[in-house]
Amino acid sequence: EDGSQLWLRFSKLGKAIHGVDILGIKSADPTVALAKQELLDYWKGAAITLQIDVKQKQLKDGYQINQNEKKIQVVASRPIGLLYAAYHLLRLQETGGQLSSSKIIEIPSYDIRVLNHWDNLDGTIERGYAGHSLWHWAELPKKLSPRYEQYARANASIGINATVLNNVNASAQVLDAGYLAKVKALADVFRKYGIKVYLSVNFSSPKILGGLPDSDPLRKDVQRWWKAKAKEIYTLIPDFGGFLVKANSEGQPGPQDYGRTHADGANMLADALKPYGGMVFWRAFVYHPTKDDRAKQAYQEFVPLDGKFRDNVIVQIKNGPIDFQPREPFNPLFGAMPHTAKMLEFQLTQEYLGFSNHLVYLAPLFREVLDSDTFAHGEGSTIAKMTASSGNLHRETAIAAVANIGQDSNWTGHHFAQANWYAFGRLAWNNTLSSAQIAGEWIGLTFSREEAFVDPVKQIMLNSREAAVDYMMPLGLHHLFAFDHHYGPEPWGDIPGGRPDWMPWYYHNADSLGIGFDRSIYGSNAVAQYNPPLDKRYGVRANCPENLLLWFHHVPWDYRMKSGKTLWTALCYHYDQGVQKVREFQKVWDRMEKHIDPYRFKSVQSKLRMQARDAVWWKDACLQYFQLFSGQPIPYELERPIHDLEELKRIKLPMGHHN
Ligand code: BDP
Repeated sequence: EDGSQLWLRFSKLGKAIHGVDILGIKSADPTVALAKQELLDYWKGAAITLQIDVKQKQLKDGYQINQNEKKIQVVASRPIGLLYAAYHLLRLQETGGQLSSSKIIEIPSYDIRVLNHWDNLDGTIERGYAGHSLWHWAELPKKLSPRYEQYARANASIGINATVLNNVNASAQVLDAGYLAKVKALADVFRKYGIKVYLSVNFSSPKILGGLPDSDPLRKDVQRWWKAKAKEIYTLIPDFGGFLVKANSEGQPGPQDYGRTHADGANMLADALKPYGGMVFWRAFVYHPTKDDRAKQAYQEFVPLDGKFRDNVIVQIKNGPIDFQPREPFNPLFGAMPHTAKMLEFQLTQEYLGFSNHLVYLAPLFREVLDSDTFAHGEGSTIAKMTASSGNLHRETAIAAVANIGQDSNWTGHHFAQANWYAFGRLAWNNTLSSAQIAGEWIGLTFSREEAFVDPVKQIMLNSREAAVDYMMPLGLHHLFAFDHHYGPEPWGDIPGGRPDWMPWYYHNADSLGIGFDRSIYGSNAVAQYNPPLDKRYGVRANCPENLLLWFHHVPWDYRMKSGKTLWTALCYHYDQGVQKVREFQKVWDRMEKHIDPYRFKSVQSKLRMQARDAVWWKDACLQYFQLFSGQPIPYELERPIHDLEELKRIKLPMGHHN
């Protein structure tokens, strides 16, 4: 047992129990054949008919399952719907779910459900903690690792239908003919699983690869270069998905290098892809080292461009306005730009959440974001609704997550990080599912269906995100992590002459009076980017949700929290609680030994030990550092620090990333 089978542990039948008939399709479609094979191999229930009905357009990627006494009929409008239905049936079978007597209709919340790999062409992965890249570029296109197909199957089983193969900090090389042949080989493997391939592109590719003097999007020769490139790609890969672009951000080239806007850049690429039905995902993760609050910059940059993007452009927006912190308020762009298609970007790889060492189940974070009300069209304009209908623009809708997958035998480094990949797929398919339901499914499929295991482990998962917030950055604190690698705490971090917006002090502003970033009208006024009544809810200290208090306000140490505790005391309690929660996870996990295989049991056990040590490290570092400003004791009833601040300041992990 090494975890490599993920949530796909169906036991193979020696011989199919019942037949699987196919109706409505003449030729043997590879996706339909696959759906049939999965059912013949693993389905233990009643006989099944798979049927394509092209008139049922509303089903798109979805399916309908009808059941009577002895027969199950599955209808989809396209082959992929049948494959998804097959996985639905197998999931029910394996989790002990009942097929409801009448019918099931499933239609995905988003058209494009996409993983973003931050994989470099040299095999390393930016912010990857599960080994090297899955893609063996040197061996491609000739040699195909069996994991390519396993990867595609795992994705299809949860409804993921798109993958961006390479890092957003993109090498232009990926577009040269040699690499495109490799990309084609992967696309050919993924196709029957309904997965389209996309690429991150470097905006300077015409200059770097094509030898043009520059890459100005308004130049005719630049436009011609991209058109020819699109043609070359689609000749090889007729169902190529499109481009993902990080432009004018953290040193990446972009249209602003030539005085053009993000819309000019995105539209030029969109025009090149349009004849083939390709999409552009243009990222809004854009900020510069200016005097103004970093949290405001994407909004300032993009809102003036509302309505200026082509209809095959979707602006891809990180869930929060800074950068995948343990907790952020939602990105205000989701409540703005009514004439622009917008999509969410989550991060599965735990860049800011303990890498693949900490057990942090992210579905509660995803739910919190999806359920956030933007008030764009009055109450109830949740991000789930705003992104799934793309503001009723009748455009394609999409949702993305930065992958946490690598070459490790268990794919994600931590056995429980598989749950984040799983949860993203399930929520991209159905953005109303609860964190608990997804956790229950995943535990049943991955480990065991015994109640004595499922219930306690589900509790660990459901509490794990809040535990991490507590021991890392409670009450709206953010960006306290160490420079460059982002693993441990470094609230004292300062590099003389370094970019202020990459320094923790820029965000926590701790001084003798208090702590926090004043984003109210008295401060940066970032609150004004939120629709009423949120501007006042966040902007007035007494109304502000306490879990975001220090995101929006600089608050005196003696401020009274709702609990009656002072801010300083409350902060100490949160850090302490974070540690206590991890200790509790350890206790619960140790009791689970008899329920599962020793390999995964031990692996998770040792990672929990590391997490407990790290939690103490975070707590001791942050509390002792902030204590220099608060001048108050850590409440005597709480655990005492076991590290010296000076000792913690000396911890260094290897460098190698930019911020
Ligand atoms: C930051 C990462 C950096 C990424 C960047 C991005 O630290 O490695 O390149 O986001 O999303 O979180 O472009």
